[in-house]
Amino acid sequence: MRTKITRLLGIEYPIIQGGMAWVAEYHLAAAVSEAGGLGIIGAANAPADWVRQQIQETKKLTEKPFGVNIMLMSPYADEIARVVAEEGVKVVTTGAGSPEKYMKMWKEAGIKVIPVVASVALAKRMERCGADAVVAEGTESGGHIGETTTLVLVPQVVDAVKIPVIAAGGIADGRGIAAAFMLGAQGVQMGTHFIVTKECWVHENYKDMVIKARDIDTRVTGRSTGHPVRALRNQMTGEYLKKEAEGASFEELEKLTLGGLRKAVIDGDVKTGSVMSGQSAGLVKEKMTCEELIQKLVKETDDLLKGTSLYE
Ligand code: TUI
Repeated sequence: MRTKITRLLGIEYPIIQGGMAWVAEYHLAAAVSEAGGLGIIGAANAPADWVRQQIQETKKLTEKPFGVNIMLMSPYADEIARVVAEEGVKVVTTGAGSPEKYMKMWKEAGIKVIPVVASVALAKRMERCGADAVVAEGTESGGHIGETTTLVLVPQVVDAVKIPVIAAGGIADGRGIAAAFMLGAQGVQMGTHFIVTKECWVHENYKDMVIKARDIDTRVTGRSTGHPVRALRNQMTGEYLKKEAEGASFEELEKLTLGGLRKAVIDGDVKTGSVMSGQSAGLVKEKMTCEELIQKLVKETDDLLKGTSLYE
């Protein structure tokens, strides 16, 4: 299953695990990398010291490449940008902004930089400033999202840039991976299915809710605030959307989500917490190890693509 992405990153399969806030800590990242994909530590809003520790713990569990996702709205983004260079992290992905100001430092440190983008314009800007690849993330994704669906975003980004494109949003099985390849992507990033893996530390209530979710069970809160976030529907999303429709202020809405992801991931409070998930939750049916998931994905994709000339 070799593509430009496996070669760029020195990995076996072109499957990247999303850098999910609170969810993607070192046990998950190391397990995905050990299984032949690219594991990613999600720095989210955590302090730089936590990220450094996570990197060091990952190195103890795997000698294979892994990455760190930097959420650029984090107050610690500048510090974390230095930590990844100091720690010799091989791959950095970024979300929720443009990483232009860190590019020179990262390139000098030999880091492969893969910004997550939700538009063609940002993909082109990222290529111009030296990105090695981009993740084109459709609105089917969980968490902070853009407007455009994966099916239309990916081929437009592929047409607009020369660097390899990784598809994300709505992909949870071999059919999704094969489809992403047909759109011109050279790899995929998946988040939601990795939430329910055995190595993922999220509370069992969170995993059970993802598994029970149907096609219509996600909601997008915060469209009015300019920070749309997709999560599984629950009491919190219900109250949020009601208040949002009534024209509530940003401050009032923020009270409903503050600390919500921690509540869901750590405490298992899936009623009032924020159970971020992509629309692909409807495709996720069982808990398994990262190794089992990646082998299943590779077999499904391979079976679909046999006879095509896609692989290098
Ligand atoms: O970043 C993500 N997904 C995330 S970040 C996150 S943490 C969070 N927690 C609570 C509330 C809000 C966030 C949870 N999920 N995906 C990558 C992504 N980046 N999606 C969309 C974007 C994006 C949006 C605007 C990238 C750039 C951008 O503007 C850049 C610019 O400067 O023009």
